[in-house]
Amino acid sequence: MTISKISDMLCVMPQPDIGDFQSLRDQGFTTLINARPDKEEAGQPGTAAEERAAAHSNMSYSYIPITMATVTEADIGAFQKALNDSVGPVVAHSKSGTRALLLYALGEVLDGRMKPEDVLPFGQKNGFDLSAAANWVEKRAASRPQVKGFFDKRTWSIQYVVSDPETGACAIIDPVLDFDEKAGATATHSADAILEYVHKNGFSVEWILDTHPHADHFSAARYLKEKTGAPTAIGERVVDVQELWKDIYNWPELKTDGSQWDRLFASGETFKVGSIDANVMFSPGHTLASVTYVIGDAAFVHDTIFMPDSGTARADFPGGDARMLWRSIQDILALPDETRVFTGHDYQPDGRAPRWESTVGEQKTANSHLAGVSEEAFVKLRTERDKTLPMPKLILHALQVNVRAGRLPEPESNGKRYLKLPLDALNGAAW
Ligand SMILES: N[C@@H](CCC(=O)N[C@@H](CS)C(=O)NCC(=O)O)C(=O)O
Ligand SMILES: [Fe+2]
Repeated sequence: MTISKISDMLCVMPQPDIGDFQSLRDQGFTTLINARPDKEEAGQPGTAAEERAAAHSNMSYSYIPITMATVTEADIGAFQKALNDSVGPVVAHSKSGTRALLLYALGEVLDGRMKPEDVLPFGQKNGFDLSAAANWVEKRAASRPQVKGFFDKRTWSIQYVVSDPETGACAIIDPVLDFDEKAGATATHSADAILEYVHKNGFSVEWILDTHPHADHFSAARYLKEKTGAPTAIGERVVDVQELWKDIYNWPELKTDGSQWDRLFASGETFKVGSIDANVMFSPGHTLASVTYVIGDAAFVHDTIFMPDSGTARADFPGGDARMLWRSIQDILALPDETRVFTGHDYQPDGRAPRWESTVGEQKTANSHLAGVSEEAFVKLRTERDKTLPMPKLILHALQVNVRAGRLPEPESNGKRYLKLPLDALNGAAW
């Protein structure tokens, strides 16, 4: 085993054999990071076997599969987290070790501990060619807007701050208001983390955007509007979603004119984030009101396409439609191949670290529900899969908040707020 020591806390190495795991533990490593996607070559142990062997040797295990061409900030963040969370030294591997070191070096650059020009010499010093890392840093510096994703573990949601480096203006997209259904408790940890990031960077919030009325979490749009004064917005077809849920909740007082938001976007409408042009594409299918925000070269597609290894969003909620989703996805895939695609959920297949950024090109060639799949085949696949999915556990809780732009129900005479849960209103019980 050739193990390269990078620091007291980190070593990198080529693919170890499963039989070497105990010896790695005996050498003092307490965490093993696997940066290699499964099925790269025959005979590779793969994440399931590595996870088992790590557990057997009493090592923590993180699966952060990357390729040089598709590495993202989420992967770098996951690597840093695994390193920070480790009680003892970490050993990280890829096929040769280069990608493991690349993840480390990029984290050092993003945190300002390594200068971009020092990446190549740092690689050489350790016997690795980090030219892919140097190129990544260069490309990122040139990209507009800057996009920061915040992953909410509780709901597998990704919330975004999209900022214009020239003006410091930003938009917040799909923020989450925390809710613990067991205690009926609400909290603003997620939204406050976004605010902290915004303040630390001196950004001014120009927009609070939702891509659709979410069915699995509360929107923090209202809370963030109160905190920042920024206008809220959503696609104009939200009024149809309001009509639908007004019936389900038997809620005559619900206003169904979208007046709960400051702006309702029509298809094709444009707006600005600082100096960056943005436009709104309708993307119905997952919900009637779903939109994609295209801001500079970044498309916020939320629940249409997920990461290529995860496929697409479900289309069986009230107002959902698999064929409509297919058409919306075709519009997204018609954007230039280099367009960055930011998804709204990541359900972490195979236990890999959360990821949320891809490109249109990657989606076209690698999305497991779309690449080489016809419209008919997609509709069949989506419809069949949806029949197997239970409803999101918070759908009935969430919609009554989200069709009012994230306003919680008004307090009753005792000052407490109450949710209303219709019985037998939806299919999808898993008995
Ligand atoms: N288990 C999750 C499921 C949430 C869910 O249904 N998510 C939607 C997006 S809002 C989806 O498209 N899921 C796709 C899938 O699970 O394959 C929950 O209860 O919240
Ligand atoms: Fe959704």
